[in-house]
Amino acid sequence: MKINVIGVPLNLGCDREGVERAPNHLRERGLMALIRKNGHRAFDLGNLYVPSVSEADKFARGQSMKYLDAIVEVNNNLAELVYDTLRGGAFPLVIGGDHSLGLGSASGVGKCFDDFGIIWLDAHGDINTSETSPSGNIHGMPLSALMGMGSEELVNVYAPGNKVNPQNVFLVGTRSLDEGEQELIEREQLSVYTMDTIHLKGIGFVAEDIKRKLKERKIRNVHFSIDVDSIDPRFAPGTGTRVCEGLMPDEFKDFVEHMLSTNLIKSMDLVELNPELDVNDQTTALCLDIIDYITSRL
Ligand code: HAR
Ligand code: MN
Ligand code: MN
Ligand code: MN
Repeated sequence: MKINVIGVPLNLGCDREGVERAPNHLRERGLMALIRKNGHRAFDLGNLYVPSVSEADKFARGQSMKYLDAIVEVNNNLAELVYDTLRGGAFPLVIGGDHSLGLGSASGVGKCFDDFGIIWLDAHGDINTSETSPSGNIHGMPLSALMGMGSEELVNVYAPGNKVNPQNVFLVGTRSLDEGEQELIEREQLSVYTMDTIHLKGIGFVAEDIKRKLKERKIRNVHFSIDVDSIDPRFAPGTGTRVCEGLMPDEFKDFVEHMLSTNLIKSMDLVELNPELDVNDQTTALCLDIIDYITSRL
């Protein structure tokens, strides 16, 4: 398979430094060779340009979303690169950076395929809007915008006519939701597989349930967005918003294996690795192991 690796050194969505270093950090530790070892033609498209900002840009024009203009620009460019990659028959592997980039990558997928779904593997929901966000950090908002909810600046990124149907969105590993996010889940009847559900029924059950729903709904294209904070912080401490009681690495891999076995996954993100917060580089090592695991199954 042809795999295009796209680095997105973006930290404006989490408003914390370190996460922007992840793409180069992974490259320096052998990212591309690892993908090639698994038999792929891998191309490193480099890092997307991220505008430099000042404190004044944080809440420009008095709005509550931090660094909105720069994040919109990066996401428009990312969406186009993902779209072009898919049109060229290649697989986009997007390396963050913070999770606000999910808005761009999934928008590129949405423009390419009219029927698409999103699997969001994350401790968080990332379905806040500018109104419900407690932080103003856009990395907590991309998935609502992808469904067409929230501020029009985010909803209008790249392909506003190609939103994802909320029925085709699957949240997995969830264990930290804000009040407004819980309301949105109830209102839209989203499929959410919390850690409580995973503990109760097992990750295998969750995976089978998602596969059944994808089949029922005849979804043929899925964007898989992976936030490393889905994994328990004992194994993945190098991330900015750790939440305990996360997935064990084996559960994580089991889930990834199930999803890849559908052959419906058309693109992926790996986000929120922060090498500055890591302990002995163990989260970086785990991310490389995950990429090895994924690309050996693509
Ligand atoms: N829900 C909180 C907020 O909106 C925290 C979001 C943290 N998000 C991520 N991505 N790390 O999942 O601010
Ligand atoms: Mn996230
Ligand atoms: Mn998260
Ligand atoms: Mn557990």
